[in-house]
Amino acid sequence: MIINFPAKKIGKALALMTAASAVAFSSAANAEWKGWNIHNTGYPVTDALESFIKEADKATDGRVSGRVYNSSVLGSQSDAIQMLQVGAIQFAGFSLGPMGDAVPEVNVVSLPFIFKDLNHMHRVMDGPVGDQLSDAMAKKGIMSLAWYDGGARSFYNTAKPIQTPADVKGEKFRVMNNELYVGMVEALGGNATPMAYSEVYQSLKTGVVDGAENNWPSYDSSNHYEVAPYYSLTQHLIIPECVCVSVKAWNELSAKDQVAVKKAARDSSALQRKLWAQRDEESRKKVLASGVKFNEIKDKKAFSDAMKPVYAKAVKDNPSLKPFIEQIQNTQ
Ligand code: BDP
Repeated sequence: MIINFPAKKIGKALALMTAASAVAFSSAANAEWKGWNIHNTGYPVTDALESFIKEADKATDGRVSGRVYNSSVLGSQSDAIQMLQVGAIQFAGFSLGPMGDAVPEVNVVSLPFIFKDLNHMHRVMDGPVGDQLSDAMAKKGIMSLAWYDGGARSFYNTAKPIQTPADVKGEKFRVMNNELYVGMVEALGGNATPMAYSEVYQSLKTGVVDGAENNWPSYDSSNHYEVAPYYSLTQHLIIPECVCVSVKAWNELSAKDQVAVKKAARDSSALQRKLWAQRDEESRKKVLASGVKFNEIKDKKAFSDAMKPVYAKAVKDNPSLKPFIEQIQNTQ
């Protein structure tokens, strides 16, 4: 069969093909994957990301090779999300907390007390909910290949222990970049300032904020414990993290290499969860030994009850959260 294309169309198709092969060529010549990471050397996420890219390199005979850039040298997490979306970086490991703007469904994991504990979070994220969130992220240009641990986040501050929601009143807390967390602190009567992680130490030190919230390993590795020595075990957020790849980079891989890269990510997740459990314990012991004033919360229900308006607003703003909340609550 002979198909007659008008000369103009052929010209356009040829231009597109040339452009496509130029892209293919440049990506082949430029196969060095850049990986964004907020944490420093020796942190569980860092070790796991390094293992991921090393294993991916081995399993693809070097077709996927690259390097992890630690300690936010490539920018803040908000920058990282955008860079992944446009393909300026190829992979990253980060908390799903600040992803709510880019992928509203993901906000479900930012609802306080949504997960009962770390194991519950694993069951949810390694099951259908995790797959659905991953699909939603992929539609926005970010492919989650596996889930990492981010522990449970609790409040810490410079001046006093927090026993009840009333103790939060009037205190100013740094939160990650997501309006939902501002609502969370406000529901407890406090004020919240979204801020990049790298700025928190100085802000605690100079009194720009009175406190922040994080898990034991980050409280330790960021040295926040030195300047905000009251740690109150609210455990209000359990936020999964991901090893994510830019959909642009992903689509350039052969099906075989995609399988290999995914396996490398899954293996790195098993490693990260193991390292996390060890580091969680080590960091807790280290900061307590250094004189941190630890405060167990007697009535956690007072905190979770105070979160009802946060849930109501989140669902009102974004009704697609409702089925996710139900699925998570129904996951045993
Ligand atoms: C840490 C997370 C990291 C966040 C950081 C934060 O691992 O991804 O960016 O908290 O509070 O626990 O910004």
